Amino acid sequence: TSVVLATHNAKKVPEVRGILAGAGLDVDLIGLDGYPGAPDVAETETTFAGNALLKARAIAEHTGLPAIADDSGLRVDELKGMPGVLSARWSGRFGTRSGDKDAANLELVLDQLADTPEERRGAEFVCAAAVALPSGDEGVLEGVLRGRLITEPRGTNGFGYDPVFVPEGETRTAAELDPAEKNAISHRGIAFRLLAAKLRELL
Ligand code: ITT
Repeated sequence: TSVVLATHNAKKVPEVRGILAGAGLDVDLIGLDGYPGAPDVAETETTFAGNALLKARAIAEHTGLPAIADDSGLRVDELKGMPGVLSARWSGRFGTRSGDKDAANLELVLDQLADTPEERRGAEFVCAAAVALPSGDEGVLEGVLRGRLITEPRGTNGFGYDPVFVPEGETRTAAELDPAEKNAISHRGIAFRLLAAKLRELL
C-alpha cells in the first residue's frame, strides 16, 4: 500500500520511516517531493492533533492516497507551555531573522530561559500523528516525551530543539542519541507506533 507522508520537514521523513518500519508496518511511504504543487497547509488549529489532521486531510485530498502527518513541538514549563503549536514559527513571531530557522527558534527559547535555574527547566516534546483517507476515515494519536532544557547545545543528530533537550532518565541530549535510541523513547516514536496500529485497521 502507498501512503503519503504530508510533511515539508525533510528531517521528519527518516524518523517516521524508521519508526513505521520498526513497528513492522509494510507500507510504501512516499514523500511530498513526489507531488510538486502539494499545498503547504496553514496550521490554523490550536492543538497538535487538530493541525496534524489538517495536514493529513489536505494531502489525502490532493493526492487521492492515504496520507499521514506529524504536528509536533516543544512545551516549556516555565513559558506556560509555549512555544507549543507555535514551535516551528516561534522566532519569526518575535521578528528574529536568521537563515537557519531551527537555530533561531532554539536560541530564542534559551534566551527566554536565561535566568531560569536548572530545577525549573522542565519541558516536553509532543507529537500528534494523523492519518486521513480519501474516503474520509481518519485518526490521530499523540505521544509525549518529558525532559529538561540545558543551556549549551550538544550533539548533531535529530533536528530542531534536540541539541538542548535532555530526555528524562538520560544524561545525553536528544541530538546525542542515535536515531534508534531517539525513536525508542520519543514523542514521535510513541505517536507513530500507535498510528501504525490504526493504519493496520484502516488500510
Ligand atoms: P511540517 O509541518 O511540514 O511537518 P514543520 O517543521 O513545520 O514541518 P511542525 O509544524 O510540526 O513541523 O513544527 C515542529 C516544531 O517543533 C519545529 O520547530 C521542530 O523543530 C520542533 N520539533 C518537533 N519535533 C522535534 C523533535 O523530535 N526534536 C526537536 N525538535 C522538534
